[in-house]
This record gives sequence, structure tokens and C-alpha cells, in this order.
Amino acid sequence: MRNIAPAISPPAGIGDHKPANQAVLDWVQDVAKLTQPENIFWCDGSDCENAFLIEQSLQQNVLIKLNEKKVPRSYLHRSNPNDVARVEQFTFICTPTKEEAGPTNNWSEPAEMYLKLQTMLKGAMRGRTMFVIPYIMGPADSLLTKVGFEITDSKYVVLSMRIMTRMGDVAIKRLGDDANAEWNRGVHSLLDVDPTRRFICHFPQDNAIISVGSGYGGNVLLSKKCLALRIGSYLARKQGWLAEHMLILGVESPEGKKHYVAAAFPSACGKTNFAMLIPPKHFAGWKVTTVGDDIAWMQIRDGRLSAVNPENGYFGVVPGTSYKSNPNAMKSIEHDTLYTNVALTDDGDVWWEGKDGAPPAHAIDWRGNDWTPDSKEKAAHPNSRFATPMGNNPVLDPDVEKGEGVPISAIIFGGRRSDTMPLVFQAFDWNHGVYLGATMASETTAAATGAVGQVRRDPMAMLPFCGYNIGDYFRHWIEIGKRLTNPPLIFNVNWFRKGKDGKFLWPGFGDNMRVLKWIIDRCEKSGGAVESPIGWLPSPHDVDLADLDVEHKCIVEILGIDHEEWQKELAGHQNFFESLGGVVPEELLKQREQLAARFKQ
Ligand code: OXD
Ligand code: MN
Repeated sequence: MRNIAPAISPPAGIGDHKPANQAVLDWVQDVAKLTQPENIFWCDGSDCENAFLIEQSLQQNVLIKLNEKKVPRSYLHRSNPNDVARVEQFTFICTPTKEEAGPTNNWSEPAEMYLKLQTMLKGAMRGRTMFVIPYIMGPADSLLTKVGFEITDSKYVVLSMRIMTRMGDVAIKRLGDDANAEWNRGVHSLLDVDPTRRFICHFPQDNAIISVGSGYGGNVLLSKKCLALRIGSYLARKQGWLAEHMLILGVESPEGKKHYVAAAFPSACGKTNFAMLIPPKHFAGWKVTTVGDDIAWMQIRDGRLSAVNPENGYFGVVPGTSYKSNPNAMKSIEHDTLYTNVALTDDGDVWWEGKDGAPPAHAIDWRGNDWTPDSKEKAAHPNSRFATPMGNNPVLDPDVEKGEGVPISAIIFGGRRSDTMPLVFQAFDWNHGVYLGATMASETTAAATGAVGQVRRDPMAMLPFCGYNIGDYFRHWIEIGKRLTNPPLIFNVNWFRKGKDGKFLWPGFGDNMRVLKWIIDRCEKSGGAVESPIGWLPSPHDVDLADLDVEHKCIVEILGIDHEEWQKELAGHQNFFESLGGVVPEELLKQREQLAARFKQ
């Protein structure tokens, strides 16, 4: 199998960076005793370690080197075709009681799951190298920053973690030698990449994760979905902050006035595009900068929410990325990038559906087969990915390393909805905003295995990522609101509404700046809006539509609401709340009643 590779023997000075912390040493010994690797490689995240691991990965066919002139210092990895997305059905929250995991998570009793996983891990790393990766999530000097260690038998994981996290000494230093310090224990083994032996398990009470049987990023870069969101959300509730599936962007006006906005969209709904947005010509002088494209950790500071991006890189969906859709992403992935499951052209370049220019006459597809434009199969997998350091982003926000984070003026919720949801509207207040987040829905995408295009409720885009009972999560949001003296305004957006002809009503991408500008106007108390049953709606003249080539009737349609569709939506909210079996807080049930009543007025 392409991603399972035999042990490597590093030269002296590489792979021997053992930390002093006894708790880490004991844990690593325990895992080694169980998995029986050929050797242990202690990572330090240095350039020479990286060069060594890349060389070994090339020799063992874990990586393919790309054309140095076209995509310098970049590589292609092909995963096992059975292993290309997150596996929500095999993702578990293992808490002492089922109630703690709640109605939206798969649950297992911790002792039972530990036993099952230990049985699978017995001798699993025989003949392989076991890597120990120290990393931090968050800026080096932030109070929110967390230390993690990931054990893995995959070089691809080590190389990806070096891009996606701040890895090495910075973590060892931050942890220090206190054996009781808080840190996350992550164990990953590819096993034999068999979907029937694939489990992604979280033990929030132990601050521990065990992931087996997969090599796909979302399942195995344990820093990301597992620590920063599932364990992170559990810690956040305990410690009084928020761990959210949100991008963070900065918007600066030509006069130099800056706001930060956090936005929760489900997987593969354009968070990376929105976080790197280039305003249209009409908005000359406006600047959008990226703090993060996937995860926000937010704490209360001076009565406001203040956000940091815990990650160090972007793990983005490749298909559809082009100079037209996202020039900043294209510039970010032109060098020093690790690609997974895209197509390889005959001149060693990468290609995917939706890239600028004509398709190549011949390529090798993501499975390693010959491909031509006449092929029935896609050249790149729909969930093929890039991993690229955030330092590559030409519009990286200058405050991305600021430990205290950036102050959030607005929170946006949004999903992929063909109907019902208007382009944008504003919640009446915090609890109404929490309701908008809690009832959010979106059409499913290729980021997780399963049917694509089905509408499902995905509260705060956290359905697959909330590490505890969703009812308690809603309650935590309501409690946070009570502690904010200057709360962000809350909005809902939908770039994906379609007209009767099945065509998108809104061009999206850079033109989303027009919506962002209205949101900023509302934060500045200068933007107009009309009151509607669902919240504050802009009328066409409240949104700057200059130079926009969209028919007025489409604008009216996308900004408006259809009362019949909303009756169905209301029933959908009720069904969803009922499906959660009584965990939904009173405050949100009341919001639903008030919404229904407003439609009757
Ligand atoms: C991601 C996801 O990879 O949400 O960010 O699936
Ligand atoms: Mn995501």
C-alpha cells in the first residue's frame, strides 16, 4: 500500500530530540510496548529533519516530487482509494456516560473502546518507525495555546503536521518538565488502511485521541479536527471559551478602519475562499486579510470575543481553486505545498478540475491511472487537498501571531442552500444569533464519506466536530453571550441560492465583499435594513451593487424570503430539535416560537 512504508534509520542528530518531560517519556514507552515499532523517531520540526523525511518518502513512494520549476519544493501524495475523506460514522466520543456525548455523536464507553483499540494496535508498528511529534496549537505566546504530542507510523502525517502546526522545540519548551502539565496525547497508526478497522476516537476526560486505519488528513492530523475542535470544544466549555469551526478574516476600509469577522460554514462550503477574498474593482482601497481559514479559538477579553487561529497552515479542498475563484489560494499553493489526490501531468505539474486553462491532453489521475479529457473518471478526487503553510498566503493578517487574538465584530453562519435562505440577514440579538447557528443547514459535500448534496442540519458547522452534548454546547453559547458586554453582531449568509432555472442567483467569490461591506456597515451602525420575521434584511439599496452584472430581479429574489418555504424551514427546525431528544435549551425553543409567531403577525 502506498502510504504504509517500512522503518527508516536516521543518521545521528536526526530523530533523537527526546523531550525531558517524564509523563511524555512514559506515555511513549507505553505506546511503543504495545505497538512494537522497529525504532522511535523523536521529531524536532527542523529543516534537516524535514529534508531527510522527504528523501525517505520519495524512496518509499509515499511522495512524488513535482516539477521544481513549476511548483518548487512541492510534492504529491496518493492515498489509498478507500481512504479519501473524514469518516463520521466511525468517529467516536468516548465519555463515561452516553449523555455526555449527546445525541449527535457516536458514543462508546471509554474502557471498552480502549480495549478494542489496544487489541488493534498490538504489534501494529512492527517493522515500521514510530514518530513522536511535539506541537502547539495557537500562537507561541497565547494563553489559549495547547500542547499536543502525536505518535504516528506515517511519514506523510509528520510532513503534514510540520505545515499545519507549530511543531518541535516550541512545544517542548512550552510543556516544560512538569509531569502534571496539560497536554494532548494522540496516537495514530495506519494499521493496514482497512475501512473495516478504521476508528477515530476521542477521550475528552483523558485529553486523548486514538485514530487507526486511515491516512486521510481530517482523520489523522490529530491537531486539527480531533484536538482543535472535538477535544478543544470540550476544554473550551470547561474553561469558559469557544472552539469553533470558523474562518477569521480582517476587513480594512480605505480610511484604515479595521474589523475582524469569524464565519462558520460547513466543510467544503468556501471558508478558504472567503478568508482570502479579493474585493472587486469597485471596492478599491478595501483590504481583506486572513487570520485563519478553518478554526477559531475565542476567549472573552474586555467584554468582547477575541480570536486566534490555532493552526499554522491550510488544508484546503483543491478542485475549483483557480486564479478566477481564489488568486490568493493559488499563490499560496504555487510552492512548498503538499498535495494529496490531485492529478499529475506529464511535465510533473499538478492538475485538477476547475484549474485555470485547458485540461492537459494526458495526465495520471489521483488513483495512478492514465487519464485524458475523454475519461469518465475525475482526474483529481473531489476532496483532494493541499497542505500549505499560512506564511505562503499573500494576504496573511499581520496580527496572526498575536497571543491575545483579534477582536471579533461579527460572527457569520452560513450553509449551502439552493432555496429558502436569503443572501444575508442579521439576528435581532445574541440568543437569536445562537438560534440561527443552532438551526443552520447545508447540502453535504465530499469532505466526508456519504451521499453528497443532501440538506442536513449542521449546528454552527460543528455537527461532526462538537466533542460533547450538543444541548450543552448550545447552553455554553448562551452563557458566553451573558458574559459579553460588547458582543459581536450575528449574521447568516447563503451564497448558493438558486433561481427557478436552477442557476445560482449570486456570483459569489470576490462579490461576497458586497455582503461583507453591509455587515461592516451594520457593525458601524451606518447600514440600512428592514425588519422581517427572520431578522434584519438589507433591501437592494442597502447593499453596494455598483458594477455588478446581475439582473435586478435576481437581486430582489436572493435578498427576499418566501413565506411558504419558511413554513417548511420552521417545521425543519422543529423536527431537528425534536430529533435531539429534549436537550435543546429553553431559550432556543422560545426563539423558535417567537420566529413562528413573527410569521403570523
Ligand atoms: C476540513 C473539513 O477538512 O471540515 O476542514 O472537513
Ligand atoms: Mn473544516
